[in-house]
Amino acid sequence: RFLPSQATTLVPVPFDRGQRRKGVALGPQRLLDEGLAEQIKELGWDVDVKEEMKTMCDGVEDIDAKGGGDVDGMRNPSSVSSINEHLSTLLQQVHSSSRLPVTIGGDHSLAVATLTATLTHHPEAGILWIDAHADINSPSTTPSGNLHGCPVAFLLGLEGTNVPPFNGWVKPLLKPERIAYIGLRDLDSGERKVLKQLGIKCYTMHHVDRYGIGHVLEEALSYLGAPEKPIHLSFDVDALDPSVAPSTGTPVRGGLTFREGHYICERVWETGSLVAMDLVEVNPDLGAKREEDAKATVAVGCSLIRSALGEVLL
Ligand code: 6HN
Ligand code: MN
Ligand code: MN
Ligand code: MN
Repeated sequence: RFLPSQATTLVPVPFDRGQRRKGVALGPQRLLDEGLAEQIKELGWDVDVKEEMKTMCDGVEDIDAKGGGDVDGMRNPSSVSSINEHLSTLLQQVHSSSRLPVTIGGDHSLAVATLTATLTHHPEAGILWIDAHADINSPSTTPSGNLHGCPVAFLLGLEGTNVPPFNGWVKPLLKPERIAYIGLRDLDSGERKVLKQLGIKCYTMHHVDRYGIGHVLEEALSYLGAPEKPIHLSFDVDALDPSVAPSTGTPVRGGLTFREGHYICERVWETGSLVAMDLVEVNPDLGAKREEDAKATVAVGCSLIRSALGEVLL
């Protein structure tokens, strides 16, 4: 419905400074090495891969040399802001060429850019945020200083987010009623407060258990106005149970099953409303049985993306 043809651009972003664990920058290359582009071609898509974020991510140390470390309660704000500013420009070009951008992280701080690009190009878009976490801390509420826990607050323009360097370019493009969460199970107290205050639509794991993923997702999609309105799917692999996606930086027990995660992607595809997708927080260096866990997590990342691009549905 919103895409004139089946054309997608994969945007790998090997960025890790929105959090403190090494390895998440290796995620995107692992998904590409797994054959993700070829797999999507096989589904009938025209696929291209925009690699230009790589060089910039290689230079993050230089960027943070001027404004990295801990600044005003945030960790490495300079690189997080400037990588996002560039990524947002690149993604807007993808939207302008009527292709579907799939951003492959990297950590979830990249959503500052992906949401900015989507909401600039599709102001009516609803955000479907699949995550164990709400990522709605502001620099004043964050207990960790890690900016991957903050992107939603920046897009909403919450108190405490009007800070440099972000206030030089990030705009409050998101309205609280245009986001719905599924999979939540680890919230900070400041996040609980703001979610309640703003009346943001949250389906926690409790709701998934009680009503089932089918019912929860129908409610979330109709709340966001699909299929009349476009949908941006931001999928943090830590939404899945750690037994399914063990290689991630902030795993939380009691997550979505393999099928629940894929069902979400399949159903979003079926609406015809998908205009952008993020797949973030795959960290191949983590997991108790490192290589085995990494393989499983990378494979799940690829299959979630394929599901959102129409695999399986006949
Ligand atoms: N993610 N709420 C915690 C924090 O540090 O703000 C965890 C954030 C996790 C972020 O998984 O994308
Ligand atoms: Mn678009
Ligand atoms: Mn997240
Ligand atoms: Mn998360």
